[in-house]
Amino acid sequence: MESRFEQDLSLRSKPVKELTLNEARQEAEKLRREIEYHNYRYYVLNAPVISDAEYDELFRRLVEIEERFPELVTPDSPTQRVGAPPAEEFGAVTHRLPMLSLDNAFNEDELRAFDERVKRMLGLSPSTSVEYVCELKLDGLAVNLTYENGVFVRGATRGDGITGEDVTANLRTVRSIPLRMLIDDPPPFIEVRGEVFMTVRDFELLNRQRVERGEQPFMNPRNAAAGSVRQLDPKVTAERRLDIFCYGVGHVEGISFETHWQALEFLKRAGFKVNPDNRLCCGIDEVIQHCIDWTERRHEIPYPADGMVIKVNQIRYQELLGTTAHHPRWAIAYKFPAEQKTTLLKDIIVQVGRTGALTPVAVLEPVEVDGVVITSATLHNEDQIRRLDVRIGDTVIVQRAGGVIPEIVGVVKERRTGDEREFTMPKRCPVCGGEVYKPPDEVVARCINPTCPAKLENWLKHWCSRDAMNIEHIGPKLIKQLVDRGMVSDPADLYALTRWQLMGLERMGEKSAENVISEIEKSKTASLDRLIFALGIRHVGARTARILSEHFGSLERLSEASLEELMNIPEIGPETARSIYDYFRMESTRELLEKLRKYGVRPSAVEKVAAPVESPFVGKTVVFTGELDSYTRSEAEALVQQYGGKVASSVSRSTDLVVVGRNPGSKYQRALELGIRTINEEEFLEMVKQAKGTMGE
Ligand code: JCF
Repeated sequence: MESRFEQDLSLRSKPVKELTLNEARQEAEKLRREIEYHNYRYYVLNAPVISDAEYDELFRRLVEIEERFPELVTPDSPTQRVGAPPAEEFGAVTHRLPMLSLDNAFNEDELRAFDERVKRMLGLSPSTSVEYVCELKLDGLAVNLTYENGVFVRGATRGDGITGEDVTANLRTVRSIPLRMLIDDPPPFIEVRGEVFMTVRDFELLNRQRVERGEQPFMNPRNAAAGSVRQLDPKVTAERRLDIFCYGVGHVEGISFETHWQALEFLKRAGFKVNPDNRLCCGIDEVIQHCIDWTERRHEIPYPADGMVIKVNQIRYQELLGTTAHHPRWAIAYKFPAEQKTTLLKDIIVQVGRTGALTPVAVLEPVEVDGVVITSATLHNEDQIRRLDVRIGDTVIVQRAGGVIPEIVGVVKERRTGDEREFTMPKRCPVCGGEVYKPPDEVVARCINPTCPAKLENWLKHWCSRDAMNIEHIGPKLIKQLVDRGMVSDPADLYALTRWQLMGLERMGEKSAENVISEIEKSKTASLDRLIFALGIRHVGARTARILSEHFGSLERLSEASLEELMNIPEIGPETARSIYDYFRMESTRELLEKLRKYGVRPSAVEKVAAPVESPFVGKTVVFTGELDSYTRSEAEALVQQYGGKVASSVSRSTDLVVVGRNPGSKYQRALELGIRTINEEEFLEMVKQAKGTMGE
């Protein structure tokens, strides 16, 4: 291999200023190939064949030539990895082939079920052994690298799977991404898929550095990698030690593969970094054993990996299996079981929420679980504490529920010394000292002081939140100041704030104050459903608020509704109806509404736009299950309604369409049973686009 890069010293020894343009062109081209090859030896294979000094010498010579002949600089020159100017924002890139996410399996049974499904759909006998490729599943940022005639022309984040962000300049700085494929006959077009990541070691180094500089450390290696790739200034990305493993191809022209393994071999040959621990397994038993082995060794993996990706090897089989809503049917991600750790429970504190609910929270000796340092965990309520029999001073077992929210799952009673203290729920609110009341049939205790500052702070946060009045620039710190200084005692008071008052607060200049005021002003005409949701009536979420606003059309009419009328609205249960009815009978509610009116809050009625008959949602009843990447649930529901459809919360025979997002629930199953049409997020977005088109938007 090295022979390809034998050095022609006669050319090299010539001073750059004596080179003709033609000589310079030839030498620059040669140097680029050499440098990229040594890059590959160093960053992809971890097996350099020249010293750093020799490498630097080559690089310097290329820089010198390019400086003398700037017209010779090419975008795939190694000198161009750094130095691109900061971007204003990232452009959008539509992937030629969508980047799907993977379905999950959490245990051996689910892996076997996957194997059985594969064989059933392929018409293979249950005793056949299907070939699978196993790849450690990286927890980083998925990217799509496009090469045209072997040259790296575009790098994009996964985004919503259809469209991502153009991060080409940033990805160029990742040394293990080839700027040019190392083969002589590159395909005219290929999308290479991979996961950009940061090793655990580099992550720790970076965080130490950030803390020293007084910067916020990253939560985990995944966030560090994602944050680094999504930097507007490529110089910052270049300073982060990012790496990549490539795991597949997207749209390809000019070559084809018979197996996934062949595709991986091709990528390796072309100079891409492919995980050396990938393994070809014959039959599901071998796959399962491989998963078990790696689950035991997971702590030895130097990069963040949260499971194993299992793929059907034969491309022909992959094509026959096709894809579902969001996932290929030919692949599955086995997730390592949630990591559990033990730590000391130092104290139990009580937080007060918007509704006055008192939530006990465990204060923990910091402990790292799945790569994240945990310092507290919710205990939900007093019942939960009794169930776990957890006491202050206990050694407890913690895990991250669904990989995110830390929770306590048990107590190591053997470690008790007798000094542990039992926790009792305070009889008075820990924030305002107000009375606490727990209805006999409920598990949650609440502070019933209507002017409790903790309640007020959380109510204001809710009021300003995205699905409610959507008031930007009012964060928790500002809210705390407003409450502490007595400047607001309910959300209506926000509308009486002046620029001058705000400018008296910490970290609030004239411009910020103006922004806040104009945001507040804007929210005066927020739609009625937002206002109803913002009120924070118990059991009234964004969807119920929408139903109420459409049914009543104004706050006045809603506030006068009889209990019977509320109960008669389909989709509103008796408990919710009662809660709404009671809410509008309270003196404090009347006062609040009066104040809002006085300050000019005039919600715009939710227009029931007469959707044209062409909108694909007209007359359709739509149900959502699972999470969408592009919209929150309430936003998606609002879109359906805006374009003439109805949203229901459960699947029945009268459902026309089920939109299936990530991690769908039983509604998906039910839709399949009833033979109701299911669509994925892409198809949903397509329908929305069509609907928008018909409305001339
Ligand atoms: O390592 C990963 N996070 C990873 C993600 C690996 C793969 O082979 C993947 C993937 C997502 C989708 N393959 C597909 C098809």
